[in-house]
Formats: sequence, structure tokens, C-alpha cells
Amino acid sequence: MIVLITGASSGFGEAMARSFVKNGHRVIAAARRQEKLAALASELGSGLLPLTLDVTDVDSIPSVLAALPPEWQQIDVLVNNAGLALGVTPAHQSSLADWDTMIATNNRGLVHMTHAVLPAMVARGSGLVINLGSTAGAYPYPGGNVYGATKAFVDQFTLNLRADLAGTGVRTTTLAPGLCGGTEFSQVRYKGDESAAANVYQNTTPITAQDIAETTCWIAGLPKHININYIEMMPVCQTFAGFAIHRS
Ligand code: NDP
Ligand code: 8X3
Repeated sequence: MIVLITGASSGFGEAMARSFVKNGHRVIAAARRQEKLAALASELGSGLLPLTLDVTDVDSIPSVLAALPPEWQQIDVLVNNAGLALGVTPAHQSSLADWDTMIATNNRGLVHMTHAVLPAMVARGSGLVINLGSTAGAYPYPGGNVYGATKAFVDQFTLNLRADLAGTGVRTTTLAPGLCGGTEFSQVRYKGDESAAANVYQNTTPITAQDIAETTCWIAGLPKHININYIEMMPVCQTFAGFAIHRS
């Protein structure tokens, strides 16, 4: 299979690239940081094609994909993994620029990538789109405002794709993890505040990028008559609390 992974320069995407290549597949590893992708390419060899791509630069997406070498054109699996959270402030104190960046990356970029890749999958009668959601898309929490909303969009977009793709043989899945450590997610969210980022995982055993990679490989390796609509994953240390009630 040829697997195109966005956000492959770090975290889940990097672990997925390693796992897919180790399982004998070919990976197009897309992200903005060329040097990270180059290091991954030298580690993984000819099974990995680095692709410099900013998913928010939506006008570039069709031409960047059209310029792939002919032997890399037939994308069997698209993993829309590039994404980020910015900030944990309440909505009324949040940066509008941060909100725009989350929407541009987690939603607009994901939608444009899907739009670029889907027609060829439908024409071939086969393909799989795996979108990275989050528990934040299902369960609200303080400071989750636009990040959670972008992930709820991902959930519904994936299900609506399924409705449109009836009879085409093309499959779509949302993978929605909870607390995951060992990636750059919290460093990005806390804008380089290493101690705030580390506190998120203090005294926990979070899900790892490797756990996510193995789950993604499992979904992609299932027989073609099975569609996983949605998987929600949490570490055992994470569970639910009651509703917050403000008492005057
Ligand atoms: P990381 O920050 O480690 O990785 C994010 C990746 O996205 C990087 O490779 C980054 O690469 C890439 N990226 C960001 N913006 C763009 C862009 N504009 N264009 C292309 N690539 C971009 O985070 P994770 O691996 O933890 O997260 C991956 C996905 O999983 C995200 O969608 C996140 O929301 C989701 N998720 C994460 C959870 C967690 O707890 N970690 C839990 C649930 C979901 P570069 O900077 O080089 O472009
Ligand atoms: C990442 C999980 O709980 O930080 O999507 O929003 S959380």
C-alpha cells in the first residue's frame, strides 16, 4: 500500500510512518519541517518519500500531490493526522489568531487533503481515509473551546463521507484518542512552556505514539469489507468526572 501521512515529522505521524514502512508499505511523509522528514527518510530508506507540505496552504495541495513521482501517485491510505491545539484559555480570553490556525489546520487543511485524494480512490473502487479526531471532540472541557470544536467537525465529516461513499469501496475512519504523551502536542499547545507541557502527563501512563501507530496499521490492514467508523482510545488512568455546577 501507499500511505500518505500528514504531520509525519513528529509524534503520531512519525510513529505511523515507521510502523507502516516496517510492515512493508510505502509512506509519503508530509509536514512543514523538511529537516525532520529528511532524518526520517535517511532512517527508513526507499520506503519513505518526504513531502514538504503545509496543509494550511490549501492552494498548493493539488499541485504538490500532482508533482509526486508517478510510482507514488496511487495513494491507498490517507491519514489526516496534521493538527494542533493552541492555548487552554477560556474563550473570552483566547487569541482569535490561534482559533484561526486550529481551524485552518485541523479542518480546512484536512478537508482540502481529502478533496484532493478522494476522486482517484473512488475511481479505483478502493481506498481508506483515517482522520485524527480526539476525545476533545466528544467531551467538552475548560479551555478546549475551538480545539474541541475542530475535532467534533472531524467526527461528523468522517461519518458524512461514509454516507457519500456508499457503494464506492472507499472507507473512512475517525481515530479519537485521549491523553497521549511523548509527542510535541502539549509543547505546541503551551507554546514552548516545557513545564506546563510536562505537567499534563505528570504521574500518568498516557497512550503513546506507538500505540496510535499500531492502531492505525490495524485499521488499514483489515479486510476490505470492514469499515471502522470511529475508535475512541483513552489510557486507563483517564476517565470521566461529573458535570461542573457553579453555585453562587
Ligand atoms: P505533534 O505536535 O507531535 O505532531 C503534529 C504534526 O502535525 C507535526 O508533524 C507537525 O509537523 C504537523 N503539522 C502541524 N501543522 C501543520 C501544517 N500546517 N501542515 C502540515 N503539517 C502540520 O502532535 P501529535 O502527534 O500528538 O498529534 C497528531 C494529531 O493527533 C493532531 O491532529 C492532534 O490534534 C491529534 N491528537 C493528539 C492527541 C495527544 O494527546 N497528543 C490526542 C488526540 C488527538 P510540522 O510542524 O513539521 O509541520
Ligand atoms: C488531545 C487530547 O484532552 O488534550 O486531543 O484535548 S486533549
